[in-house]
Amino acid sequence: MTPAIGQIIRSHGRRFIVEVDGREYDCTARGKRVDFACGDRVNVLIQNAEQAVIESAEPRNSLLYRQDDWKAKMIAANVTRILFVTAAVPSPSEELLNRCLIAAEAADIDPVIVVNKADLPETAALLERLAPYTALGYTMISVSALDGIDSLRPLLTGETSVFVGQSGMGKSTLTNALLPEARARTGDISTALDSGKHTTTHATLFHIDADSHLIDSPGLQEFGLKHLKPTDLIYYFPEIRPYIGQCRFHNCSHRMEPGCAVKAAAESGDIRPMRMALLQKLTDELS
Ligand SMILES: Nc1nc2c(ncn2[C@@H]2O[C@H](COP(=O)(O)OP(=O)(O)O)[C@@H](O)[C@H]2O)c(=O)[nH]1
Ligand SMILES: [Mg+2]
Ligand SMILES: [Zn+2]
Repeated sequence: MTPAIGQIIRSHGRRFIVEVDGREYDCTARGKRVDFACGDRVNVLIQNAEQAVIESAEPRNSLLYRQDDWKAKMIAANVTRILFVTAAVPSPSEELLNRCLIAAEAADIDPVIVVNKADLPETAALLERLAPYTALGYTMISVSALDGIDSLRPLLTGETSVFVGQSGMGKSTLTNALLPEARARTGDISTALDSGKHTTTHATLFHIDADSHLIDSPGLQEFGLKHLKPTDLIYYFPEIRPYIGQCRFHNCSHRMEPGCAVKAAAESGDIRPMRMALLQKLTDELS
C-alpha cells in the first residue's frame, strides 16, 4: 500500500472518488467516516490500480455548508468562489439566493450571482428584480449556457468555483459549456447512479486548467442555516454591518428597542424591507 495525497472529485455517500496525479481511485474512508466533501485534499493509501483508502483530510481553506433541521450537508470544500446560478424559469426563489449569500459570507467565500438563460425574454425582468444585490456589492453577470458565457470565464480563472442553485437553472449545462469534455463524464454519472436521468445527484469537481477548477453541485430546494449563530447574522448582511455596535442596547434584537440603529436605517430606506424581514425570520429560526 502506497501513501499519497489526492483530492476528492466526487462523493457518493460513503464512497469517494479521489484523484491522485490525474488517476481516479474509488475510495472509502477509514472508520467509515463520511465527513469529507468534494474538493477536500486527502491522504490516501493506494491499494491497487482502482482502489484506495482515505486516511485523513488536510485542513480546509473553506467549507460551504448547509444545515436543515435534521441533516447537515457539506456542499464543497476549498472553494474560493461561489456562483449562485439562477434564471427566470423555472421560477427562481429570491430567499434561496439570500440564504446562499449569507452562507457565502459566513464561510468567507466570494459569491457571484449568475443569471443564466439570457436568451429568454423573461430574463430582463429578473435582472431588474436582482439589481439591488449589485448595490450591496455583489457581482452579478448575465449569461446564456446555450448562447454565450464569455463574461463567466474570467471569473473562474485561478479560482476553485462551485455552482449552486435550484434545480433546472442550468448549472450542468454551464459546466458542459465551459468544459466540452465534461459532457461525457456527466453522462456517465447520470447513467450509473440516476438510472439515466440527467439530474445532478452528486457534486463533481472538474479542471478547467491547471489553476482553475469547477464543482457542479446538485440542485438545492432549501438552504438551511442552522449552523449559524443568530447574533452573528448581522455580520453577514453587508448593508447592516455599518450599524453594528450603534444600537443603544448591546443585546438589541433590532425589533422594538428604542435607539435601534438598524431599525432607523431600515426606516430611512438604507436597508430594504425584504432583507430586514429575512434577518428577523432567520433570527427566529436560529434562536
Ligand atoms: N433557454 C435556455 N435554456 C437553458 C440554458 N441553460 C440551461 N438550459 C436548459 O435548462 C434545463 C436545466 O438545465 P440543467 O443544466 O440540467 O440545470 P441544473 O439542474 O441547474 O444543472 C435544461 O433543459 C437546459 O437545456 C440557457 O442558457 N438558456
Ligand atoms: Mg445539474
Ligand atoms: Zn438594534
